[in-house]
Amino acid sequence: MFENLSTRLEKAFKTLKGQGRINDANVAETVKEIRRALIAADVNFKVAKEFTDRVLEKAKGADVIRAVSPGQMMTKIVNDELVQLLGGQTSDLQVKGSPCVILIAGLQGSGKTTFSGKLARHLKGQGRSVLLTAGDVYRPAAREQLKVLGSQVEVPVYSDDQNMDPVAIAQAAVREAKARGQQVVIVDTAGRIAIDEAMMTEIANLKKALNPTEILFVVDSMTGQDAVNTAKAFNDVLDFTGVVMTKMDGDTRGGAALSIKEVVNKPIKFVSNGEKMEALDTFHPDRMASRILGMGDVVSLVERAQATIDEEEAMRLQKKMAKNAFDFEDFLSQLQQIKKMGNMKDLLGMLPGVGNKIKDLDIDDNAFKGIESLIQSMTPAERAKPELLNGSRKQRIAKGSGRSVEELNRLLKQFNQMRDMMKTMNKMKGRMPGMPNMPGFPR
Ligand SMILES: Nc1nc2c(ncn2[C@@H]2O[C@H](COP(=O)(O)OP(=O)(O)O)[C@@H](O)[C@H]2O)c(=O)[nH]1
Ligand SMILES: [Mg+2]
Repeated sequence: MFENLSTRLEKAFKTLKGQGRINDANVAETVKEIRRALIAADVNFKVAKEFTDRVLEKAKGADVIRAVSPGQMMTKIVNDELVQLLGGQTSDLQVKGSPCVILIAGLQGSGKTTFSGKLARHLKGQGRSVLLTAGDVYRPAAREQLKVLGSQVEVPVYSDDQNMDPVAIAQAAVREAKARGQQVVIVDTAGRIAIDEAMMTEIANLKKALNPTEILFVVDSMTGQDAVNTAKAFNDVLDFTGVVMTKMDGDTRGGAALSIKEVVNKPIKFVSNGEKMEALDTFHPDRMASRILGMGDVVSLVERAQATIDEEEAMRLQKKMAKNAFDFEDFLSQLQQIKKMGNMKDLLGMLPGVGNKIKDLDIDDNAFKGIESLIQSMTPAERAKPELLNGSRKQRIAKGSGRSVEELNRLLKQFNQMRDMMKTMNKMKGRMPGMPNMPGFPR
């Protein structure tokens, strides 16, 4: 499911790889690629366009966080928009009324009867007493199918094989449930191959007579964008309360699932992914989005960075580096920012491609602790001017931090190397844009 879409989205983010910043040009290219990916997944054209417009808008206004790359930032933006596109929050089934009536609607073959059985099993698993109702009166096999499913999940089925009026049957089922003290009545109905007036009238009459708490529209996810038109037609007549996407185990490109909420503004409540009675899941927009992107870890990395990195502090440090004035105080501050994001192993593990490859590696967060305590034992003057550190000062610091003089010397050496590197980099930066000023260069 969604494999092609995932691959293409990943490709879209790659256009940002190696780019230092998000800018108008590279974002436009990425967004175009995302739109192509959505269209190829059979997402409704208008939905795809509006989606990418929103992504573009957000990307342009995005705060630049130095701790994450533009590709990671973009992944996070697309993820958030995907979650919204899929409905934002998980929408739970409402179970109220005595009994609570749940009406199942949809085209023939969409998976209504199968879903009715699954839903009965699901609700029974929550400790509710359920009555299934065979409301598809046109095919004898339909009532039989529901009875078989009912016995599989051990839920009683109300059926009146002589009666050809679905409304009368459903009303009788509700009376029976009341008499028996059953909490939920699920009404399976007949579908047609395509939208037709007789079917719409029948389902509308059922709605009027039963006043259901939930009307669930069942749709085959393999039908792609067509599903959108069907959903619209059903919603116009029924004003249904939720959507059930079936056959998500097939090789659906995902277009229906991604378009439907935007078009009818009704939440997807369940996904069905197999013929077995257990193959039913509550729909979670956030989980689905990270499944589509295959990059849930990057998303949480960006979230953590957003929550913890102090942008002003990062700017200040960068300015100090540019002036070759980076000192131990700054070093400490940088260490602390990194530490706030979590332990090193967790952070590394979140990067795509690293994942559990490092699970056996022993990454020592205590290495940081030693450095920290050494710096903390320095006086402010020493932190600002490491040159001050002579033999006796080193002795004092080693003693105060509980570390050795060798460790301190190692830290000093590394720190000096780092400063030299920054200096070299600053020099290079200073020279490069200055080319026209080079001696002998024609002005
Ligand atoms: N693979 C798969 N098959 C399904 C799923 N839901 C239903 N089916 C199959 O689709 C066919 C039609 O389902 P049915 O419930 O009879 O549809 P109805 O006409 O809407 O009642 C049956 O063969 C079901 O076994 C699903 O989630 N995955
Ligand atoms: Mg059926």
